[in-house]
Amino acid sequence: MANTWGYGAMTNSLNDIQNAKAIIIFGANPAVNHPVGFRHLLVAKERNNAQIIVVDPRFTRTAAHADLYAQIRPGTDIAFMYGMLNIIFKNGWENKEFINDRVYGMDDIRKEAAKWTPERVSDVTGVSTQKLIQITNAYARQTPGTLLWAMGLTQHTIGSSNTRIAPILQLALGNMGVEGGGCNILRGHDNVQGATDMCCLSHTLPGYYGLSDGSWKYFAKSWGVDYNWLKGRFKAKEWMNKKGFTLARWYAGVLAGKAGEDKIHNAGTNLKALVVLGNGITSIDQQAKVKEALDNLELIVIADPFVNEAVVLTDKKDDVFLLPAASQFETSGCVTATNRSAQWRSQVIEPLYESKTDQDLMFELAKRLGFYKEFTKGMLMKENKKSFKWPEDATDEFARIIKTIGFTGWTSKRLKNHQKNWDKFDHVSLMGYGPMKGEYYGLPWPCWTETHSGSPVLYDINRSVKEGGMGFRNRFGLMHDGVDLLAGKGSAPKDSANPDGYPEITAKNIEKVLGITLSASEKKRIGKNWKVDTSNIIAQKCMERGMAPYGNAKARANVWTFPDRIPMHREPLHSPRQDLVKEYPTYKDKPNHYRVDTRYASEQDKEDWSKKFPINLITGRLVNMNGAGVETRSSKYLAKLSPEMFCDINPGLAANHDIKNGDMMWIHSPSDTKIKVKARFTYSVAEDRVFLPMHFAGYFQGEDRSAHYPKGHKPYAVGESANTVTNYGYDIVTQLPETKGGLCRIEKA
Ligand SMILES: Nc1nc2c(c(=O)[nH]1)N[C@H]1C(S)=C(S)[C@@H](COP(=O)(O)OP(=O)(O)OC[C@H]3O[C@@H](n4cnc5c(=O)[nH]c(N)nc54)[C@H](O)[C@@H]3O)O[C@H]1N2
Ligand SMILES: Nc1nc2c(c(=O)[nH]1)N[C@H]1C(S)=C(S)[C@@H](COP(=O)(O)OP(=O)(O)OC[C@H]3O[C@@H](n4cnc5c(=O)[nH]c(N)nc54)[C@H](O)[C@@H]3O)O[C@H]1N2
Ligand SMILES: [Mo]
Repeated sequence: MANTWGYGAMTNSLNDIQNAKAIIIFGANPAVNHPVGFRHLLVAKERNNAQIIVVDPRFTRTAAHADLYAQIRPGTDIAFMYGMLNIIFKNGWENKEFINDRVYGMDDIRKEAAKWTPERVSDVTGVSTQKLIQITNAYARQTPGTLLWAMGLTQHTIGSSNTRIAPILQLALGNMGVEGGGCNILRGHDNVQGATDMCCLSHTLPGYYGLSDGSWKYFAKSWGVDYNWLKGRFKAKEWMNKKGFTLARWYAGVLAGKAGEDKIHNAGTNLKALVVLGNGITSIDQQAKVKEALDNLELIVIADPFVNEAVVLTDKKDDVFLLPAASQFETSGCVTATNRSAQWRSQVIEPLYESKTDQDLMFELAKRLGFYKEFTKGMLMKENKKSFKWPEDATDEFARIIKTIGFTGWTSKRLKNHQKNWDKFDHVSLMGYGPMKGEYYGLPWPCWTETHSGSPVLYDINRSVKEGGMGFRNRFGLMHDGVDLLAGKGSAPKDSANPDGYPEITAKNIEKVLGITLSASEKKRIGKNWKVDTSNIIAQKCMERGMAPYGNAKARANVWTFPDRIPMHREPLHSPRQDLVKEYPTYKDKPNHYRVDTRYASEQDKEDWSKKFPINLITGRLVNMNGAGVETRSSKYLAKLSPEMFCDINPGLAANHDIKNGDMMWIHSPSDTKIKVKARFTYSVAEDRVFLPMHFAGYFQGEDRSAHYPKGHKPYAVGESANTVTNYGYDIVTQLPETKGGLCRIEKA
């Protein structure tokens, strides 16, 4: 089971933030979670006088550096951004030329924005009209402006809509495809961008190729394995093209069939075994269900350098295996940074004791399951080799196969060369000099050919395609509802042979769209379209003509294939504002959402949750702790900085419950679960909300489970997991849990 929580890739880079004249941050706390990258924001503030604007339900350490701060109610960012758009359109501050040439559907946004007057936004978000106007003024009138977001936007039932309204705001201002602008989506784990690109996900093949017969056949051919053999690995062919379970809801796959549990659609069987590589388990929402699921599994196998606290949470005694995984210092290979650029890493030491690297564990598993040959054959295909060299041949395999995001240039040879010469790149533009001239550091994707520069700023038409320029991708046809989806006249990247919008390139249209004639041999070798063209003729010809293989189209503000065509504010499932639930209800229940029937309306309407659970529950991170926390709580010095699980609470709220600073308190959730934690007084949270750090485990609903750690392995700090009380609720598109928008009740312990 792998793990990619965020979604969206950074369009620019942390370094490029130094070019920004305004910075707005929604639901991210980079001073704590990206403290090294945060330096670039401070440089922009110092050098360009860029105002930093923070929108967060808590006054964070990032907010402490901000010029303007809005204390928003959790889950209301769509209302806030429509409020900004309302003011922008009313004053004519939008970039009309950009919208006309490069955006589809902005009129629908304009209509919805007209409804979001400052007064209405203020009522929904809890931010004053003056503050909204002040922030919009400061942000919209200073371009380029960059927009940052992270988990505060994604961990909601409407998270996917949040991640659309933010780019729409940027599109309206013409802030996309420019230095100092863009959506700088701060990613999470080391190499989480790489994990997403490689598809540690259940709904795509590597490189975001869809689950379709065509993609499977392309991969079968590229891996050198028989398509029918691949098909035979599934219970029936239909399951090949169905999404799997997600990390958020594997527990439902185990518990299905029990009274009150959500139904599943999984070829007639429950999940019986769990294999974990690199997830903490206690970081997953609904810990009481997760515990029950762990207890009911037939087999648990966890590969981890630490004692994964899943084994502390479960009461299962037999058939639980902990495999010692090596850390990243004990292996080597290519990882992807938050700005889509690659980094080559070298091994520092051999794996210690009997530990094994993740790839060796997977190779051994493939051997035992009888498909090692098929599993590794892709690495032998390029030069018909007899044996492979790890990790070089793995990198060269995906460079050869994945066209969708432009991995062709990411050969192990080039990436190693970047590692060797990493001092020869400019820190802001990322452009190399001396021997690295003509390449951006890490070859940020798309890197279309073996000599392409990489693309430091996505969708930038001010530079030529050869130097990383491109328009928006043409992915959804040429027309929709009678409107042209291709980019407008004259809006092709610099030096393009075709100055206007153009479709994605196929073998059929290449001669016409590029204005070239292919030789007979080229015609024979060329792939059907740019996504499956392993001959790379399409990409090469495109480079010669200054054109992007994926076309030059309009960005979609209206996504007609989504549950909400334009982003719509919907109240969280457990909302403190029941009056607004009627006006902005959630979705209908969603059957078969990644194989699990998922409750929306039926959960929201079950009762007036705010009566029993009147307080907003926010969760997030601490600078000295990481993720589920076992790694950092196992460090004596890091643990000392936050030795106990706590709850940030406003003294005013605490006083109403007779809770004093340092007292123990109970937090109860709508799922009938509870945790016991220490109260920590702070004014960073308002009186209607509390904050819990997500990094603790080892206690469960008041019970100390320390005895479950194998001898000598108890971390220096243990405590309740916030995820025991985070509320039921999942994003309508991605199924990310609503871990940042829930309710709770508190009481003195
Ligand atoms: N020190 C440290 N650094 C880390 C990590 C770590 O565990 N420790 N984890 C890494 C990972 S995996 C990730 S994904 C990133 C996450 O990085 P961030 O997203 O910055 O992390 P969080 O603290 O979870 O959440 C950010 C902010 O969202 C706010 N928030 C909550 N609800 C809402 C809302 O509805 N609207 C708005 N506007 N804001 C809201 C919270 O108050 C919080 O301050 O950090 C990475 N960096
Ligand atoms: N309430 C709440 N819950 C959240 C969040 C939140 O904001 N609030 N944030 C969510 C987010 S964004 C994320 S990313 C998750 C993070 O939560 P997890 O994904 O659980 O994050 P980590 O603690 O980093 O867990 C990684 C595990 O991998 C192990 N590990 C480290 N290196 C290696 C390696 O090389 N190989 C192997 N096999 N294992 C290794 C570690 O020891 C650890 O046990 O939590 C999510 N849960
Ligand atoms: Mo994350």
